[in-house]
Parts: sequence; C-alpha cells; structure tokens
Amino acid sequence: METFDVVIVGAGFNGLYLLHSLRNAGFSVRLVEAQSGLGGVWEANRYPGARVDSHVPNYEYSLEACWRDWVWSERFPGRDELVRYFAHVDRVLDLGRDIDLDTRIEACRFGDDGRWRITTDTGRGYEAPILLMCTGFGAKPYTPDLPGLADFAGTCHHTAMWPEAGVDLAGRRVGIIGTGASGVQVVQEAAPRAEHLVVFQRTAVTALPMQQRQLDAAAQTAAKVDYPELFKRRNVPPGNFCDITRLDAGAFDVNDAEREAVFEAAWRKGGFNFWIGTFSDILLDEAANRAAYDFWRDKVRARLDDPAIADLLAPWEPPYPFGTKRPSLEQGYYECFNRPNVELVDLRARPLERIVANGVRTRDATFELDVLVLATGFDANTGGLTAIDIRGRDDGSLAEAWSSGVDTHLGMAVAGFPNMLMLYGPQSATAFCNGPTCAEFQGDWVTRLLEDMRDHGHGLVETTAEMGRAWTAHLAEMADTTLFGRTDSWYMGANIPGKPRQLLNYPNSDAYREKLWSCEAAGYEGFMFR
Ligand code: N01
Repeated sequence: METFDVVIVGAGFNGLYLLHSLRNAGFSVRLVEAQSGLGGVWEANRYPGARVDSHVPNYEYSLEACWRDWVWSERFPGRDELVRYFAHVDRVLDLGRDIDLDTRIEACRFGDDGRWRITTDTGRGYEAPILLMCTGFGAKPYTPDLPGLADFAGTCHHTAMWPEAGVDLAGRRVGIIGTGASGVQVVQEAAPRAEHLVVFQRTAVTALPMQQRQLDAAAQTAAKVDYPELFKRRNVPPGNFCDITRLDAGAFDVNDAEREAVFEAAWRKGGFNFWIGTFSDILLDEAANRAAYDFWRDKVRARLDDPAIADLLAPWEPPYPFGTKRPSLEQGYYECFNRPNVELVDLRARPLERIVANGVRTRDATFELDVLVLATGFDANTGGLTAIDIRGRDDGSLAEAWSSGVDTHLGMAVAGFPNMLMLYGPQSATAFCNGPTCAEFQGDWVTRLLEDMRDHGHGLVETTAEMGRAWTAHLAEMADTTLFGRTDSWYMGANIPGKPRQLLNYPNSDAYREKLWSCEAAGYEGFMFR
C-alpha cells in the first residue's frame, strides 16, 4: 500500500482545490479518480448540449493563477470548454503529479490503528490517516427500473454515461425520458436534428431563459481588474454568486407594477436571476411563490403555439412550488415543441407500460424509436458515497448507517467514521451553493482543521451520533419552514424509489457558511480530537 497523510477521492472542483490547498500546507496527498480525466461531472456528462447553469465568472476558482490567463468563449460555457478549463487548472497548479486517474475506489476501511486502508479496481492500494470524500452530488446516475429496458434493440444511453464517440441523432427517431436539466439540454440538440423526437414527460420542468451570449475576450480581460473584489462577493450574503442579489423585501411589500418590473428585470438578466435574484420570500411564502410561478407560466405559454401542449409544459396550476425543483436553464426549449417533428407525451395521462424492441409502449400507443435517451437523473448526494464499501469503526458500513436516513455533522462528518470528511456532501449547502464557491470555503475550512490537528499533535477527529441527529433535525426544520419539503425532488431524496425522504442540501449557503465558521471559532464544536 502507498502511504500518504491524506487521500482524496474525486477530481472535481472540490478534490482538485483540496489537493492544491493541502499540498501548499505541507501535507502529502494523493487524489484518486475513477474517470480518465479531471472535472468530475463535467468529465462524465458528455451528452449533447451539456452546459453549465452558472454564468461567467461565477463557475471557476477564485485563484488568480487559474483566472489570469483563462478566457471563456460563452457566458454559460459548454461541457467541452469546462473540460478544457480543468486541463488548464491542472497545468497552472501542477496537480497531475499527485493524481491517479482510471482508478476506481472499491472499499475504504478504518483500522484500529486510526488509519484508512483504501483498495481499488486496479489492485493499487493506499493508506492514510485522513480520507476526504469529494465524490460530488451526481456521481451515481439513476436508471429507473423500466420494464423491458434490456429488450430495446436500438441505441440507449443514460445522459451521464454517454459514449465518448457520441451518438448520431440526425435523421433518426429519438425518444427522451426525463425533462430535468439534462433532458432539456438534449431536447434542444435533438429537435432540429432528429427525424422525429418524442419527449416523455412525467413532471413539467420550470425552465428559465439562459440568456446565453458569446463573450468578448478583450472585454473579459479588462473586467479582470475587478475579479478579486467580485470573488470576495461570493462569500458575502446574500447568496454565493458574485453578481446575483435579491431584494430585502417580500413580493407583496411592493405594488403589482413594481413586482412585475422586478420579475421582468430578473427574467431579462437570465440564468438563476429569476430563481434567487428577486424577492426574499419566493422560496418561503406560498403567495410570493405563486406570483413567481404565474409570471413564469405566462411567459412560457406565450411562446407555445398549441394550447394543449402549453397545458402540459406550463400548466395553469403549479405542479410544485416554483423553484423547489432546481430550475433548468433553456435556450429555445419551449419553441422545440412548436416544431412538426417533436411530440410531447404526458406520462401521467399515458403511463409507460414497457420498453419494447422497437421503442416505448405506453397505455395507448407504441412509439417507434432508433435512439432512447435516459435523462433520468442521479441518486444524488448519497449515491456516489454509498456505492463505495466504506467501513468505519467496528466494520460499520456507511450504506447501512444511512439506510433509514442520513445523519451528518455539518454535512461533513459522520459518527462512527473517524478521520473521514465529505466535501459538497449530503446535508451541506451543496447544490444550493455555487460549486466552486463551496469547494473553496469548505476546502479552506478542512485545510485549517487538518493544520490545527497537526499543530496540536492530534491523530483523530470524529463527531458523535448526537451531533448528527441534531443537524438532521435542523434540516428537517428548514424543510418545514421553506417550500422545499413539499416537493418530490432530488433535493429531498424523493426521486429514488425507497430512498428515505429528507432534505439533503442545506437551503441557505450564507447560513451554512456561518455555521462552519462558528463551529471553527468555537474550537470545532461537535468534533472530538485525540
Ligand atoms: O435529473 P433530474 P437531471 N419515468 O433528476 C424523470 C444538474 N445538472 O440529470 O420530475 C419517467 O433533474 C424525472 O421526472 P419527475 C442540476 O443540478 C445541471 O436532469 O421525477 N420519468 C425528471 O424529469 C440538475 O438539477 C446541468 O417526475 C422519470 C428527470 O427524469 C441535476 O443535475 C445539466 C422516471 C430527471 O431529472 C439533475 O438533472 C444537467 C421514470 N421512472 C444536470 N424517473 C446544468 O448545469 C425519473 N424521471 C445546466
């Protein structure tokens, strides 16, 4: 076994930042990654149209070495550009020498000697006192148990397991199951290419206009004088974007005309502005939420030619409180349904009965397909962690510990699993925080914690079951006091049959960061050291 101070699992934003930061702090570190390249979900999600939903310059590291010579071509960069960004980060921070790619971790076992032993599918093994899990929120794609799926004779892929060589959609009969962010993006690519496209929708997505645009390199370079200040803003309330702020007022603290004007301005800015950049109570108060939904609905319906299709894509009554499923960003998604070659199937009225060799059979029809795309999402937050056989004290399994629900302290530590910390993990701010922002403040926090342990000669850090229960109760209260608890979303674990229903992401990144900082200021409250 190769020995290090720290083993990091996963080469996305979190793992790479930690590698850089811990190496600078003098620790010996090895980062292990199952895929052949860096970038985590960006390496894996190579389906047509894959693109980030956070605009430049939010979705990148604040390290000057990384942004100084990097120029983006679009306001919302596509997947290939993001992969190139990770290669750039690798180069400027010289990360690769401490990374093992193509190495899937199969098991991590904590021994009585206070060290983790890590085994992989290549036969390579690692040993370290500290294990940092940076598997991200979307490491485990979810394929529903669709009857007959194995019988399909055409080409079938999950969006997160798309073949590197791509799939030719031109002139073919394409079916897409799922209308979350991945589904929306594939629909936009498939509609103009396919001979016929069938979109199987179970729940309407409340997609927001991306307002994509090309970026001018000279203007971007000039804007960099402000980057240090902008990046500081990501850590100042409200929110974690450097340039999205919301009003310190509720939707009904203003008159109708003022409310419309605020909604309209956010709509025009695009991206997440309409989700998190209007009034303070949109995700808390039913009436405020309904006002946002109605504005969204009317905007979308105006773009659709057929009122029957509009009833399915933008129903008069909200299918769930607006914004409690993560809004996808779209570029012409709704107009795709005005095309003669695109058909929308409402799976609630026409349930899917079986996948057959030549297509998809619903209660009333068979849709003949050459290509079937499964845009059915992820076993989010926990799936990437429980897929690894992680064993803590007394050989206790993490998957078993979480079988009836997740308990963590601050979304970072689990009782019974000493010296293991999770970044961007379940019950932390995760998907309610811009990825790189969270990677940096959690990564800095972990680095300071490990330095503190080293300074005090501690070899062991762990939390208690009591702290885990308290954090879970705190999140349950947040689910109740916001509108999130009402929706069957992956935020709630509710997209996976049988998964315990609980709020898995802390829905306020400012409050979450404060919790981390106050824990640290109180001598790492809730953690025990030896
Ligand atoms: O997955 P999802 P996703 N029969 O879980 C449907 C990030 N992301 O990959 O809503 C029929 O959102 C399911 O239907 P329903 C982003 O954070 C970001 O699209 O459960 N349908 C839903 O429509 C995002 O939120 C970007 O009724 C079934 C869809 O599949 C997250 O990843 C791009 C079904 C799953 O939607 C996940 O997005 C892509 C079944 N049995 C992803 N099971 C960007 O940055 C599931 N569905 C832009």
